[in-house]
Amino acid sequence: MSNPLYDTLLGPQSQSDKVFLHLPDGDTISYAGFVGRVAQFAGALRGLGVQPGDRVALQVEKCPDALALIFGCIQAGMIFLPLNTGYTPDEVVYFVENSGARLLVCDPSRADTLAAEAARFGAECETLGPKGGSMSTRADAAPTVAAVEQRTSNDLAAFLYTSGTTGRSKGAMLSQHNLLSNALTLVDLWRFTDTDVLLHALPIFHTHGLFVATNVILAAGGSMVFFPKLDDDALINWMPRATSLMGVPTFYTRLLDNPRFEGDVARSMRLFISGSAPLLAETHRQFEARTGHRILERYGMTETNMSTSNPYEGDRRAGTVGLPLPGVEAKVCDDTGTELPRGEIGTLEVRGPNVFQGYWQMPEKTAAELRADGFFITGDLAVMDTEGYVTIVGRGKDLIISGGFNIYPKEIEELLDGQPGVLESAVVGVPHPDFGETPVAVLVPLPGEVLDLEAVGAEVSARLARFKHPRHMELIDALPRNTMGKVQKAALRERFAGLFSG
Ligand code: MLC
Ligand code: AMP
Repeated sequence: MSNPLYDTLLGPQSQSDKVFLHLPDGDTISYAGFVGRVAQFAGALRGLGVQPGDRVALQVEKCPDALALIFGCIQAGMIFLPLNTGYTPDEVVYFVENSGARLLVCDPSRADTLAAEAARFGAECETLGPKGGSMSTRADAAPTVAAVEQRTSNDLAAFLYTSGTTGRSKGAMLSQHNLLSNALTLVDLWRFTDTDVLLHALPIFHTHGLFVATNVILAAGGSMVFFPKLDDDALINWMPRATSLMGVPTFYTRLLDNPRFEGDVARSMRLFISGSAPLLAETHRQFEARTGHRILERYGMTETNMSTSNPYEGDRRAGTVGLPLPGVEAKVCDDTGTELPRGEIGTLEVRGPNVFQGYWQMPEKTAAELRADGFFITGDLAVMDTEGYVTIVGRGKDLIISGGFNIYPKEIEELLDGQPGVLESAVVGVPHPDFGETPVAVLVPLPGEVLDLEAVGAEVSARLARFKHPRHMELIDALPRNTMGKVQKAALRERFAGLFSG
C-alpha cells in the first residue's frame, strides 16, 4: 500500500516525540501526537461514510485540529477543499455545489446557516473550531491508528478555488505529485532541515500557508510555531527561538512598522521568505538595513504552487522573483505562446511537475489557460533577463491583490451593476500602505436616479467576504472610456492613486 503524500510527509516521523507544533500559549504537539490525531480524523471521516475520491469542503479557523483534519483527508484518500474563513455563506455554498462536496466542515457558529444550504446540494455538515465541534468529538472517539488509503502520485489531493476575470470561481485540481514534488524541491532549494523552526502566521486555506509552509516543514521534519493569525508582536516575541518566516509583503511592512522590531531580535533567524504579492524593492532594502537579512522573494500561484525563487546562496535581487525552480520551465511569451527574446515584456508561462491538472468540470477554461504542450498561461506580465531572473512587471489579468488575497474586480462589478439605480460600475486596485493594493469602486447612477451608497455597501457586506469590500465608493457621471468603448481603468487608478498612500 502506498500514499506518496502521507508516506513522505507523515510516515517518517510517525513515532517521533519531536515537536511538530509549538502553540503560542506554550503547549506543543509532537509528530507522533499529530499523526495520531490525523488517524482519528481519517477514522471520523470514514465513519461518516465519506469515500476515497469524495470532496470534503472545510471552512474552519486555523487551529491544530483543522490541520489534522486536512491530513486526515489525505490519509483516507479524500480530496480536500480549504476555504477562506472570510467567505460569506453565499460564497461557501457555491463551492459546495460546484465541487459536489460530500461533506462540509464549518465553524460551529456557522452551522445554523450553512447546514441547510449544504443539504440542498447533498452535503452533510459537521463542525470544527479552536474550541471543538462535532467533527472533533467524532475524532476523539476514533482510534489513533488507522489504515492509510492507497493513492498514486496522479490521484487528486486537493481542489483550491480561484476566481477568474470571467465567471465564477474555478476549482484548481492538484494531484499528490503536484504538491509533493514542489515541497521536496523547496526543502532542498531553501535548505530546510529538522532543526528549522518556522514562524507560521499565514492562513492554512491557501497555497502559501498550506502547501509551501506546512508541507515544507513536514518534509524537512522541522517544527513550526503555529499562530492563529498574524500578530507582529507575537512574531517578535517568538523570533529569538525561530529560524525562518514565510509571509506576504504585509508581514514585512508590519514588522518594519513595529518599534520592537530592532536590535538583535532576528539573531537566530536564517531565512525570511516573501511571496503571493509584489514585495516593494524599498521594503527589501529597509529590511536588510534593519536586520542584515536579504528577504528571499519567490513567485507562485494556486494553479502552479511555486514556480520561481531567488537563490538561497547567490544573488537575491530585490524587485525580482528569481529563477525558475529546478524542474520547472518558465518562458516569457507573446499571445500565441511564442517565446520572446530576453528583456522583452510578455506573459509568463510555466511547465513542470508543479502545474495543476486543470479546473474541475470546466474543460473550456482549462483549455484556455493550459496549453496542450503543458505550459500554463499565468496571466502575469514578466520580463526575464539574460541570467534567467524573472521580474513580474504587471498583470495581464484584471486582478487586485490585497494583503495576499486575490480580488477579481469583475466579481464586485457584477454585484454593483445588479443594484437598484446603478447603470454601471468599475472597480480598480489602488496602492494601500498596509495591504499593498485595495479596491476602490466608482458607480454611475441610472439617469434621474439618486443612488444610496450606504444601501449598496450593505449589500456588498452581505454577499462578499470582507477583504473584497471596496474601501472607497464614489459616484461618477460616466466611466472614462477609450474610442473603442473600453473602460480606461488606468485613468481611474491614477485618479485614486493617492487616496490611501498620499
Ligand atoms: C483582513 N482584512 C483584509 C485582509 N485581511 N482586508 C483586505 N485584505 C486583506 N488581506 C480585513 C479584516 O477582515 C478586517 O476587517 C480588516 O481588514 C483589518 O484586519 P486585520 O486584523 O488588520 O487583518 P489581519 O488579520 O492582520 O490580516 C491581514 C493579513 C492577512 C495580511 C495578515 O490578510 C493575511 O494573512 N494574508 C495572507 C494571505 C495569504 O496567505 N495569501 C496567499 C495566497 S496563495 P474589519 O472590517 O474588521 O476592519 C498565493 C500563491 C503564492 O498567492 O504565490 O503564495
Ligand atoms: P493566487 O491565484 O492566489 O495563487 O495568486 C497568484 C498571483 O499572485 C500570481 O498570479 C501573481 O500575480 C501574484 N504573485 C505571487 N507571488 C508574487 C510575487 N512574488 N510577486 C508578484 N506577484 C506575485
